[in-house]
Amino acid sequence: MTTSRYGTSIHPSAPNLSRRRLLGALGAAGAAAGLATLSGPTALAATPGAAEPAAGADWAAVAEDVRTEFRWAWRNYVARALGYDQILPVSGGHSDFFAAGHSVGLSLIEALDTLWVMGLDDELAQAISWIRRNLPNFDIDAPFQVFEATIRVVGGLAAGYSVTGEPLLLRLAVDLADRLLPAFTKSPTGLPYRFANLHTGAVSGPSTNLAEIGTYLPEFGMLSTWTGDAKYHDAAKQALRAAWDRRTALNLLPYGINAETGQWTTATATIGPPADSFYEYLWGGYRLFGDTELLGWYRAATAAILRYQSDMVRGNLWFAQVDAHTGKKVDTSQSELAAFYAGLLSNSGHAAPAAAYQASWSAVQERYGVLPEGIDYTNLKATSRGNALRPEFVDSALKLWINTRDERYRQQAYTHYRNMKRTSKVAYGYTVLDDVTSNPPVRGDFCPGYWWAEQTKYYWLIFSDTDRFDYANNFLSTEGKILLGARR
Ligand code: DMJ
Repeated sequence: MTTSRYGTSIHPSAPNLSRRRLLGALGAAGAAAGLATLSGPTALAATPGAAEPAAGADWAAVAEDVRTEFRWAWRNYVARALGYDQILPVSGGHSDFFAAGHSVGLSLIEALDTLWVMGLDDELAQAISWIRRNLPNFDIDAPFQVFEATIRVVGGLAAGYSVTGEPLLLRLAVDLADRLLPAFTKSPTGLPYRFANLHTGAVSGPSTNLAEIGTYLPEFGMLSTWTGDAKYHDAAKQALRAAWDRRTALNLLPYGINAETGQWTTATATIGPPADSFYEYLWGGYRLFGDTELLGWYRAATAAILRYQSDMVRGNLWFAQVDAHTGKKVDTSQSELAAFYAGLLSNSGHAAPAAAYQASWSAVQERYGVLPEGIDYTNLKATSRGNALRPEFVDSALKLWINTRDERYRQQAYTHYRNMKRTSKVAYGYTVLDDVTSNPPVRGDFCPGYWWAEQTKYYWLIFSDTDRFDYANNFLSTEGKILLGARR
């Protein structure tokens, strides 16, 4: 398995079998829909930059700008990369995410509920039409990363179902979840393996981490709710239990663990990757299903994190990496992905540390314009200079704004949006940055699937006040999927 700097994983042994079949299907889909061909010579006309509204002046106008940008990027994806997992927005090419030669239309699936909540109903119909024509099931002879397949594809289809009621999307989400379940059922501990072959059910990757064992319950639990079959929920809950049962005497959890032996492979606890969404889903299991046992685990874990990992530096709150057995600080680096934690703290009623942690990341945004992938929080120096079009800071801004209605969070989100537009917009969409510290920033050529699911949706929700979303009663998954709160 190779892991790119964007968290993308393509298994080296994945056979390259379905390229011809896929291209045939893409051609048919494009022709059927009257779409531009994949090799069309020119980009669609870029949206005019002059229309960008001023901060705080008119949020509805900012929302409209967000929707215009999203529709423009969607049309470029359709024209250049329809059915492929990801568009390469500088060159106009495309790439696979899970396994070489086995694109499943990842960006399109990630976009489903964003298209819906933005009211882009024609584009949503186009996406569902592609799925109906080209994705009969997930019978693919290749190992898929269980964590990513769940949060992106099962979650994308489940959210698509939750916002449209289209039975095809639920059937496909169930089909994929059934093919991922061997990762759980074949494990002697209930801690899932990292990979499952969707055709053979072969599992691999016993050396895993908290995020990859504990980020399933909202998606799988909703499948159990909709199908009446508890097996999805129960597998996900058992994985959380198997980890929680192995917590240290301090109620801290190291991030690395072996799924076969159940032994920790590291001693370090972190709120960042590869642990982050484990904590998000302890809370999520309670929030969605009223599971008070999970609430107890979440509260105990959060109390330990606040006690042992909080670190105030010159008035800013950060979360150190610590030895989970002793509580001793071992590292002051902070991944941008940890910025999600302010939103989680806010949702779970920890208002003061939520506001303080968001303010810390806001200071980093003010310094760099676009957040670098990693910093040393003792001096705010960038330890990793790229930005993989990350959504975590604006995810937290949205949650804090919903919970407090404090306009500062809209301002933060607006700065995030404006700077993304200024630095990442290229010929055929939005791209990652390789170095945010250079002027102008150095660009890559890649748009991750989560861009279609996360920040674009967060911007829209925070600026639009759309009546398609219940701001008082909702749940967004770690990948930004609307699993609760669609107002159809
Ligand atoms: C997303 O895929 C999810 O938010 C995941 O939990 C971790 N972060 C990435 C985007 O940065």
